[in-house]
Amino acid sequence: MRWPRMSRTVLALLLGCPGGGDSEPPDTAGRDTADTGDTAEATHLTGELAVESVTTLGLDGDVTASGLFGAKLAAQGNRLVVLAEGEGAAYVFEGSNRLARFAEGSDAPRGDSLCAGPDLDGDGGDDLVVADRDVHSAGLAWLLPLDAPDGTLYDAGSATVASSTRDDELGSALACGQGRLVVGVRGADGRDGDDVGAAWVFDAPLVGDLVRADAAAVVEGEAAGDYAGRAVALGDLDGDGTDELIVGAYRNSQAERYAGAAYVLDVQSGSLADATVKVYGEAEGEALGRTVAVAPDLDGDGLVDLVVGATGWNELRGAIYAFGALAPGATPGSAALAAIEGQDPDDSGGVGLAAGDLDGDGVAELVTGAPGERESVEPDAPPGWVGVAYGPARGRYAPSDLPLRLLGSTDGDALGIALAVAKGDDGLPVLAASAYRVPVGGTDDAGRVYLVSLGLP
Ligand SMILES: [Ca+2]
Ligand SMILES: [Ca+2]
Ligand SMILES: [Ca+2]
Ligand SMILES: [Ca+2]
Repeated sequence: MRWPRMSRTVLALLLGCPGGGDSEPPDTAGRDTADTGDTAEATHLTGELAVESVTTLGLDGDVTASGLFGAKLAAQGNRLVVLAEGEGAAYVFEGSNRLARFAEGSDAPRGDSLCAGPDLDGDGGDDLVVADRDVHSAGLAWLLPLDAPDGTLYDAGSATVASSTRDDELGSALACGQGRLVVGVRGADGRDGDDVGAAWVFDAPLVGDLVRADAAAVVEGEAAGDYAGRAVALGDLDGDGTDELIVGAYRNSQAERYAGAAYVLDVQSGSLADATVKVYGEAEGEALGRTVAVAPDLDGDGLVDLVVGATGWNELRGAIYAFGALAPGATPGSAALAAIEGQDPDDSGGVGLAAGDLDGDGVAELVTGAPGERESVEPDAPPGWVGVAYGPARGRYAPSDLPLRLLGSTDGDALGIALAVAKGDDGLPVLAASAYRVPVGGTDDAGRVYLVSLGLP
């Protein structure tokens, strides 16, 4: 679906009059000039704005009941991949142009996780991986070319990764990196007990039907019930030219019960107990490591940085933490470069997270998604929201401190369930933000992805 591009006049009006639509009146005046010391001329959106009022391009799926379009997002190059969890389908877009839809196969995969990245199967083209942790009650992931035409996940795929162990939940998360695929297997049992969780690492080229024994490395969680592999990422955090593995174990209870943990380790390490960096949550139920992501350089040392979601923080308000240089024994309180808190209980801030330069000044923004409590979805929940800390983000942001908040439009729409830094039709960066439960055309839970330009023309 293509929406008319917003004029400068409308944007200027929105800037002068934030908080349109039926949203609450704004309580922020914007602080975009305070951090940079620049002139007073605004360079990006500020205020509390209804997401629909600033969306220039909106993406829809084949609007069906409970399509849940936008449950997950992944960006690679100019492509944005959107998972429609209820349909069991993945869509590929370039800007607002829909290129392909990969429908469910005979096993009706629901689709739990998604990644997109450089070539993994050896054909030279970028690839896409979709996983469903419920297939055969064990989990299955499909790899397919990002430029494939419409088809089914089965027919288009060049490789699969499967578990044959009941309740492994293979595909609880995915990370696509340079020549490497990481598959989260959060229900995996290990030496140290049941449900320690694991991350399986596969080196390219990935071809054919792969299983655990084909993995270049299998990294297990530290303790029973940790659910390591609920989140995974890849990035060269130390600048030695090789990606480190980042694993979240949101049920880890090392510090406090279910405070959670995130780990950075060399891929070959074998166990999260041997990780070079471990970050533990600090309070019961914080669920640190429920989400993890690698960010562009946030602290100016030339190295990519780490963002971790603690979605259970403070009665499920949720928080995200950005870390620059990480030392062993780092804690969110002592080592975080920046943090963004959720506002109300059950906001679940950090379920969505993203980082990237969205206003074109060369410095990465830090973005949190607070879709509302997800595991037991309540239709009467308030709309979700997305908070942006413009770069350089420093210190701890309460929601009222954020220079920009985008607000959902419909109760229970779950805005912020997934976020990505994508490209608009003009090739410039846009924030892709999902509201996977928003009604579209009168259809409940159809879902929509908003593409928002934060930089001003
Ligand atoms: Ca490929
Ligand atoms: Ca490295
Ligand atoms: Ca850095
Ligand atoms: Ca920026």
